[in-house]
Amino acid sequence: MAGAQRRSGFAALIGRPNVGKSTLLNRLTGEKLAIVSPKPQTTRNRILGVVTRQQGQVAFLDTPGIHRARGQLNRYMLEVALQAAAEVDLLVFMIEAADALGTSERKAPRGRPPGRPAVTLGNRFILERLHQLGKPTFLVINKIDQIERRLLLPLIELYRSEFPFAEVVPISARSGEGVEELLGSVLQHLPEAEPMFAEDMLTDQAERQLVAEYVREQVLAHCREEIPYSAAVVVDVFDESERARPPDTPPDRLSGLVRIEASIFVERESQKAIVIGKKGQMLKRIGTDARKSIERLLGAHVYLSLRVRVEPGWSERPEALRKLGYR
Ligand SMILES: Nc1nc2c(ncn2[C@@H]2O[C@H](COP(=O)(O)OP(=O)(O)OP(=O)(O)O)[C@@H](O)[C@H]2O)c(=O)[nH]1
Ligand SMILES: [Mg+2]
Repeated sequence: MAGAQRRSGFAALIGRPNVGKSTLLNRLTGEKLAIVSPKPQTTRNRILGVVTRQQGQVAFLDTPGIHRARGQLNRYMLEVALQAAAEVDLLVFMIEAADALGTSERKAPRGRPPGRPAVTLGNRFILERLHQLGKPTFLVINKIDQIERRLLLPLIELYRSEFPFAEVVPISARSGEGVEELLGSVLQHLPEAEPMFAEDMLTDQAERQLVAEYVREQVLAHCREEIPYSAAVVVDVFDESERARPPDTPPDRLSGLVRIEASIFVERESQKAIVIGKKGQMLKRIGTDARKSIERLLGAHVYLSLRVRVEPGWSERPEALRKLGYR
């Protein structure tokens, strides 16, 4: 590009669980790179999403939500998030508008009237750690579709009075409102540099990894209580021998076949019974829904075979974590 120098660099999406970091990553890249669920603690690994524009390139890192870490898996997730924060050029700290205002339907505020903004303890803990890194830090207030707009200004003022943010950007990751503005501001705060990745590169995740995550997404969607936190998915077989895609196949048309076998690991026999369900109904629903999103990803018909296996107490055992892809 002639004229203005291009900018490029890394930006980490950091925040409490469930604030919408992965939804934002997907919105920014226009692809389903990270799974999303209404349950907290969905993301477990760092997920790269590269966004390239004429003005430059941002390599976003989606991270696990930061929460009080109990257990080995949670400790691993906390480390992933803090490590990402330490490596990037710019921090995007994200909060949920209704949560900060105490108007969330899910969580009643403690000790304050609804509508009065607060920096909750969890957010303060994260911000203090981010502040120590001394990097340009954005505050992104997400889910503004859920609040009355007049409540936004006092919220912004409160946060600005407590921390020196480079920018404050209200968005709705779900509707896309404010997201291009956020991207533009992030680019302006990155160093002048040529793009780091090829312009058509989106992520460093292999298809196999995405497939495992898409299956886990459906486990999260269909199973309740402790199952989401106790499930991990590994792809055992990914057979592309019949994947041929003739030239001129329209992008929305499936062609060829990919055979996939995957294992859903849980921690106890009782959990295995739940994931399989009566007469295998639950596992069937998980498989049907996962197959649809995998077919969209691969552009091919998919034969998906799932099995459920017990890896006793895997979320507490370092060697089991490594085996299941958390390393
Ligand atoms: N109304 C509304 N809901 C949103 C918005 N962004 C995300 N959500 C929802 O919030 C929930 C959590 O979204 P995620 O993207 O999984 O949140 P996360 O921060 O990545 O969560 P963890 O991976 O657990 O840290 C999902 O149900 C999303 O659909 C938004 O802008 N508005
Ligand atoms: Mg996430």
